[in-house]
Amino acid sequence: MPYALGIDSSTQSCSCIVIDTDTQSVVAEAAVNFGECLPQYNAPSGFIPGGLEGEVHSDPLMWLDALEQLLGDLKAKCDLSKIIAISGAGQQHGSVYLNARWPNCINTLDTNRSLSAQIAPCLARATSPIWMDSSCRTECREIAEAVGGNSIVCSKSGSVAIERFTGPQIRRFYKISPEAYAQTVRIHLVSSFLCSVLCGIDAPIDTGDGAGMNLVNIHEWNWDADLLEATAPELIKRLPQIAKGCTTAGQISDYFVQKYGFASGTPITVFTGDNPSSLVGMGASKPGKLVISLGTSDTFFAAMPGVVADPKGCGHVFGNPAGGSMSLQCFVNGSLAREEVKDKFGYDWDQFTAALDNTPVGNDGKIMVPFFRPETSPRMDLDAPILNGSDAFKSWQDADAAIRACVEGQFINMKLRTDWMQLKPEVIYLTGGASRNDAIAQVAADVFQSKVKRLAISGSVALGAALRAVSNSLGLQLYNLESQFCKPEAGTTIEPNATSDVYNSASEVFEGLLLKR
Ligand code: XUL
Repeated sequence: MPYALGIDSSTQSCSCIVIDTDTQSVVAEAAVNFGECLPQYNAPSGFIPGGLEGEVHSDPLMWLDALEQLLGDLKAKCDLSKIIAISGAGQQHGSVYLNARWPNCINTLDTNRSLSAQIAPCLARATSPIWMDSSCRTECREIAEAVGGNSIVCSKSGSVAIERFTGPQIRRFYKISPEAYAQTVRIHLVSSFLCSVLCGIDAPIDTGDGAGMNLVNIHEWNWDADLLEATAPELIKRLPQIAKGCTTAGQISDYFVQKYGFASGTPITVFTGDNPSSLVGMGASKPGKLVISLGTSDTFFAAMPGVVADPKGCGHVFGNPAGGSMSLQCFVNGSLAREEVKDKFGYDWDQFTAALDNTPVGNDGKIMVPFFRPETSPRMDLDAPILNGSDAFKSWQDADAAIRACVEGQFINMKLRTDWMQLKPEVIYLTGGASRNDAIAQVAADVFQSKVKRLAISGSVALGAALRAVSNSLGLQLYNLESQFCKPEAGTTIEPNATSDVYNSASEVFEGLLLKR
């Protein structure tokens, strides 16, 4: 039986799926939650709490320990020698800084020692800034000024200069730690870092994840000389190659063959970002479907027939692993905001769901801007008094109404901010942790006035990685694989309630509240 492995190294956990391509079924799954399984890293939600000036970092050694726990667990569940194709995905934008020891180290790993112990001396920077980091405002401004303004950054890279993107983060590192930058011989994204470790050689960065750096020219799908120069000196020699999503990065290294029983020579397809991978895992790599992922951050994405950039500068264009491009909009206040409201009123998730069921569509006109962290959609001035949701808590006595206001506010904001993609969805595919919640899915259906479907197989990021691996390694059409594996779960389609113009007026009030911030 030919098996394929897809790995998903996300913000809070590392998980994977093994699929059987003959029977089109799931053979095994495994997951390692960073906070629960690796408490020694003191990162209960996957990042180091308490960062100053908007810094949010994670320990890359934690990602390596999680990968080893994951593979150890998987080995007990299925025969890894049957795997004939491997790929994976990482949380987007996070970066890992490596010194001159790196190339030789990953090529000569010793199975008697852990990955983390061996790779620790290769880190030129102990921790990795991740997508939640908002410390690079000055650097964004400097990069934009250096190339002639944000409209140029956007037309070149598909996004204006954004705090969480890797280029501004690299610039900040170069400015605050020039000696450590000088020691850095390679900068990887989370995705290409893990791919390199598995291959034992430097892996390329794919166009899907690479476009989230403010460094790649989306018309040429290669590093952009002006953006590199505006970011940090001699950056090109510190970056790996850029490759299209369905390219082979290498073969599994001996370390994993000996330690976990993979077959020698198993090909590894370049890793990508979690969102491009999810596009494939949701069966949406061909234009026509729209996906909303409800995770730590909520994301909204779709394959694009052409390359259209967001004129307001909060949306992004990334490479589509199947070729061409995809649009993506990220909402920082995703499950973090839902949890904030739930916890504020001491509710559990059942009570949260009941609150949505017990309150009317449109919430009798009660509206919240549910932002508890600086939001990127719409882009916010980080100094502005943005915490509308938490400020407003004082006036929210009614827990049920506050919960509906939070979820409605999230989808109203999402609809307003994604207008630029010019998509007219008939069906929305929902994924991510909160997508299983019918009450939340119903609000999405009502606000967008569209059917909402969920897929039978959850974990679209890992599934997308496994499908890309099969497509590339066996030369099969990605879209055919998607139609076989990405089937909607029968009987779970949510139909929209007729809401007349409740949400039209609510959207106007919402925009008014945003302006008052
Ligand atoms: C996308 C983004 C997040 C991360 C983590 O731009 O910042 O969705 O990929 O999931």
